[in-house]
Amino acid sequence: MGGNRHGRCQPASIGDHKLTVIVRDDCGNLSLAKDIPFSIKDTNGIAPICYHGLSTDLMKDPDTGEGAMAVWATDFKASDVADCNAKTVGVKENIPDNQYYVVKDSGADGIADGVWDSHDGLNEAGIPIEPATSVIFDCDDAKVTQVAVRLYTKDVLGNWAWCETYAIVTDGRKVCPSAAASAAIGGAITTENKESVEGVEVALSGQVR
Ligand SMILES: [Ca+2]
Ligand SMILES: [Ca+2]
Repeated sequence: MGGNRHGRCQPASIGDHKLTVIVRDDCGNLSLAKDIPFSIKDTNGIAPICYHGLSTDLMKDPDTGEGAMAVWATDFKASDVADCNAKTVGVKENIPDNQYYVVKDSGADGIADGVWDSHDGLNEAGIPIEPATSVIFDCDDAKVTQVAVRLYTKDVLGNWAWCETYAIVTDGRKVCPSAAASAAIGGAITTENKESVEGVEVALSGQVR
């Protein structure tokens, strides 16, 4: 097929279409029309844009007495992202805030392990099984201090994508039990007659978390 190739494309909607092709040779002879079927599908999630880390400090939960802090998925969102998932390709819509989800790194013992897997509530594709729009950091996270976080988007067609960031979780107000326990270790060493003894080494046994 030499000569000219002409094509004109209007934005096509998502779905099944056909392209009708007629070929003209250099002498002006036209071929029979040939239909080429094709479909337009949106199988692509649009990755969100994450802030490079957030930090927070735990509060004492008045109900449980535990240290905790809730953070919204959208707190990790640095800016909106648009997705070509509308009725017509080329029309973009921002992913709405209620389709942002957040997952924190956890592990078999509830402590971040640096691996993304089923312990984090993810399926084999790395998608949250029970998507949540907020996450609660707790004393286990304060032990790790820097906890990996994934911010997810889901487009209207159910395509997922994510960016990775982290949260710095501190227990500055010492609301966590382990911090309180370690702070209580100390005191004076005395003899049976209550005389102070200096230069005594004290060995602790058992697990210190
Ligand atoms: Ca999409
Ligand atoms: Ca994990």
